Amino acid sequence: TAATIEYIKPFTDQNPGTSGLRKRTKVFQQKYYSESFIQATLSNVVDSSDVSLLVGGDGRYWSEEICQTIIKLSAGNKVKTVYVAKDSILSTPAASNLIRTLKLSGGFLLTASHNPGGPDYDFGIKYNCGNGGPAPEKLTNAIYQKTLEQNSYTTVSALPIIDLKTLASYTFEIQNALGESWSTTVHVIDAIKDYVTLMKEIFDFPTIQNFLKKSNAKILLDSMNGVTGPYATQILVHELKLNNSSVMNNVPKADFGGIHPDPNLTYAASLAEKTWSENIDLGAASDGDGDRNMIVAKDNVFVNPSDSVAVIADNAHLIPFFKKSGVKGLARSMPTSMALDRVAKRKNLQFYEVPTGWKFFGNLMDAGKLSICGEESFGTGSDHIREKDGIWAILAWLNILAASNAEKTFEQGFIGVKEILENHYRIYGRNYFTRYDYEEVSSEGGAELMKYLRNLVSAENKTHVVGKKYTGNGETYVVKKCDDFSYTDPVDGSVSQKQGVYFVFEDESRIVYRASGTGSQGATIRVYVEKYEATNYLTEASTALSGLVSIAKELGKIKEFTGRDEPTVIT
Ligand code: VG1
Ligand code: CO
Repeated sequence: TAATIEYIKPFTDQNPGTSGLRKRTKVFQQKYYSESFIQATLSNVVDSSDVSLLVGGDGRYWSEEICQTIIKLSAGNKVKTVYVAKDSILSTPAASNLIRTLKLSGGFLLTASHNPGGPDYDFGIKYNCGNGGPAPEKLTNAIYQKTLEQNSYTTVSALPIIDLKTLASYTFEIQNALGESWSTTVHVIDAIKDYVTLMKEIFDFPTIQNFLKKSNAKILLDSMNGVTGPYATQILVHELKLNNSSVMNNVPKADFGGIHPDPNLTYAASLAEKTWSENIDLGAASDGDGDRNMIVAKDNVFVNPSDSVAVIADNAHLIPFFKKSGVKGLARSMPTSMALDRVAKRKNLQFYEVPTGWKFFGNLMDAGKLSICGEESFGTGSDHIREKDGIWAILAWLNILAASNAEKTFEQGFIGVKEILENHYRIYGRNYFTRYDYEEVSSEGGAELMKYLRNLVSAENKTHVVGKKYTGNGETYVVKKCDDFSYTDPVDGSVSQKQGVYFVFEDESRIVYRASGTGSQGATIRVYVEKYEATNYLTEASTALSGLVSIAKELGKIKEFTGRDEPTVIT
């Protein structure tokens, strides 16, 4: 079969954001658009005759078409082996694991994560490297540069359409006009089972199963019609022997059944309501591509993700994986609350604060410096892979629940999510946290807002801000420090600047402003608000934070720049 060159015009808008290139599906459907990005990636990663890649995604609309395109371009670019997930169903964490266990060069993940899918919504392509983690900025910048100048791509258009429904292998002999020849092998693989095996190695499945049986605990996992359905069903129903009612929305759908597959109290409200009204002991949801998680429980309990990672870190000794390897260090993204910092301090563990986006954790993990980390944006994970992992987080909670009740007879009930959380607050105090999102505001307004804040905390102006008093709802806070967050990677020394403007007050409260890097339309401004209370831990978060929230609105001139009185989403 012949490899051929197709001539195209460069594209100017293919700069990957926080987590891959995400646009409206229609943008990806433009002629040559996807080919351009795929070729630019291949040009940067095919560096030998032994390159092997993984392809799959969250199953959203247009994935199977792009799987075929990637296979053809990979063959054209002399990739030796392409592993494609059956039905293209491959969660982001499972992809990270497969890249690592099969020792692949990397992989293409077809996902826009928690963004809605379908012909009128979003699609995305993300590249992960051989360590299983998202491409670092150095590579994404190089890919972007390539798309700006690239005027052709190489493909094998005559390749047959690969049947993604059937596990099988195919080898193609390819030649090009220069007389070179090579072969490319395509394997359609089961992308579920290795991940299930991994989870069974990490967690104490016998103890969890025993707990579930004896306690009669009610568990409910909402896959939001995203990719975790088959994984959740295999793990909860087939391995842990729960009945079918413990999983919902567990068949992946190309348009997520119209759901916005983002596990938070706005978009996964039905799961939360069901959990609270039906007294479910552990309710959980995961996002489109399976790397995010939300944990809720009966008695109106919502576990804030910043607290979730802190509780998991505090209880890591109950999880076999960490019992074996120990906890090497803890880390969070900058806007995530400082609850985790307190665990690190008390347990005398190395601690890191990185910019938003999972790619920054990978270097620390590869260097053996980090075991458990999280983001406020419903992302929790560990060094078992190089992505955040929704199912892992849910199993971590189940493992902690089970191990905390190992000695119980269950006649008097058991220690639940609520008790575990309140016990944590009793020991550590509570970092109240909320995030206000102003989605799809005008790009200009968003840019102006960030420019205004950057200027406010610039070297020249910051002296006027530090020491200044702000009052909201009758509470007064004094600015202790402020800046635009900059991060120097302790492993490779690379510097990432302009990662978010923060204000820290004298009582350690914080307000952070960032422009989102994952949206596909206009700009999204995120405002993060945090306040620590040593003993008063039972207040509603919205009440505890109302003063700071009104200061955050004023300080950032939110109304003036965005035209909005209220945010679109509060988490
Ligand atoms: C958001 C979150 C960030 C997360 C990223 C990818 O980025 O804030 O914490 O890592 O999404 O998550 P941004 O730039 O929009 O704030 V996912 O589940 O979309 O891979
Ligand atoms: Co995701």
